[in-house]
Amino acid sequence: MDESKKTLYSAVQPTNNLTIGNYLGAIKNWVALQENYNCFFAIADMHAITVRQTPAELRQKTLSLAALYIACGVNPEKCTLYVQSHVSAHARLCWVLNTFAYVGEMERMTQFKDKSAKHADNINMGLMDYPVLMAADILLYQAEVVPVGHDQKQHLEIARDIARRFNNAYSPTFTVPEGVFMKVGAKIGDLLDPTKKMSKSAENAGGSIFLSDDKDTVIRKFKRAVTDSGSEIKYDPENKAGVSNLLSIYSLFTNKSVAEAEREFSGRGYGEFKLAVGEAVADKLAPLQKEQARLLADKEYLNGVLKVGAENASRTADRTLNKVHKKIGFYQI
Ligand code: ATP
Ligand code: LTN
Repeated sequence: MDESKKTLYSAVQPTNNLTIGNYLGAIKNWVALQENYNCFFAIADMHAITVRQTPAELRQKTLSLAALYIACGVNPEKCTLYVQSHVSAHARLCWVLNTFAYVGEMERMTQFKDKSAKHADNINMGLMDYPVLMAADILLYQAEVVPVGHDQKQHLEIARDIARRFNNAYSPTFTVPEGVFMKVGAKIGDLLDPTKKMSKSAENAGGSIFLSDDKDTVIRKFKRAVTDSGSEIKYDPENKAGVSNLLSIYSLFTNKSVAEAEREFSGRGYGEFKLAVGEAVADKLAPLQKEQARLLADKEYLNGVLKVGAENASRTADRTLNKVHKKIGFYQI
C-alpha cells in the first residue's frame, strides 16, 4: 500500500441487477479514482440481507458483481476488491459502533423509512442498523474519501457523526470521512419518472436501464422515456427533468460535456435525441457485458481475486478493530 496516497472506500450491494444509475453514480467514478487513492471496493452482502434474499441468487449475484467491477475497469492489481462478509471485523466493529448510534436518528433515516414502507412485513433490526454497518465499513479502513450517489449522503453524515463521537469519547481513533458526489451522475432519474432516482428495485423496470439489458431493450426503454413539454433540448433540471436526465446520461456515456451535447442536439427533435441516447448507452454496455461473461466463466480467477482481497482488507481492518477494542476496555491477553 502506498502510504502517501489517501484511502478511498466504497461498496455496492449484490441485490438485483445493477442499473446505469449505479454505474454512473458509483462504479464509473471508482475507475478514475483508483489511480490516485488506496482503494477498497467491497461487495456489501451483509447490507443486502437486510432485505430477504434467495440464498442461491445472493451467491450468484455476489460473484457476478465481482466480475462486473472488473469488467467496468476496477483493477484488482491496483485496489482491494473483496466481499464484506469475508472480513469479520465489519460485524465486530458494527457492534461497538451500535453503542454510539441512537435509535431516534436511525428511525429518521430516509432509506429506512422508504424500505420499511416497501417491506412492511419485514422491518428487521438489520434494516434499521444499516447505516451503522456502513459506518463500520468506512471507519475500519480509515477512509478519507467515499464516492457514492446522492442517496447515500445521509448515511455518510451518520458515519461522520459516529466517528466524531467515538474520537471525542476516547481519543482520535477514526479518520472522519468525506463523501464525494459527482456533479453530474450522482442522481440519475427514473426514465418514466425522472424526479425519482433510477433504482435496481423499482416497481416498473421500464424506468431503469440495467447493465444487463440488450440493445433492443435499451432502445425501447429510451424511446418510452418521458420528456417534457416544449421541444428544446436544454439542461434545466428544475423545469425539464426528463430531458436533463437524458442529457446527463448521454454526456456521461460519451464523455462529452452537457454543453457539447446540447449543441449537438440543438434544433433536433425529442425522438431523434432519445434514439441517440439509447444507441450511445447500448454501445457502451455491449463490451461490458461481454467482458463480464468472460470473467464469470473463469471462477477460479475471480475466487483468487476475492481471496487476496479479503486477506488484504482483513489486515487493515483488524488493525483498526484492535485499537478500538483496546480503547473501549475489552480485556486483551
Ligand atoms: P436498491 O434500489 O436495491 O435499494 P440501489 O439501486 O440504490 O439499490 P445500492 O446498492 O444501494 O443500489 O447503491 C449502489 C451505489 O449506486 C451507491 O453509491 C448509490 O448511491 C448509487 N446509486 C444508486 N442509484 C443511483 C442513481 N439513480 N443515480 C446515481 N447513483 C445511484
Ligand atoms: N449502502 C451503500 C452500499 C455501501 C457503502 C458502504 C457505500 C455499503 N457500505 C460503505 C460506501 C461506503 C449503498 O450504496 N446502498
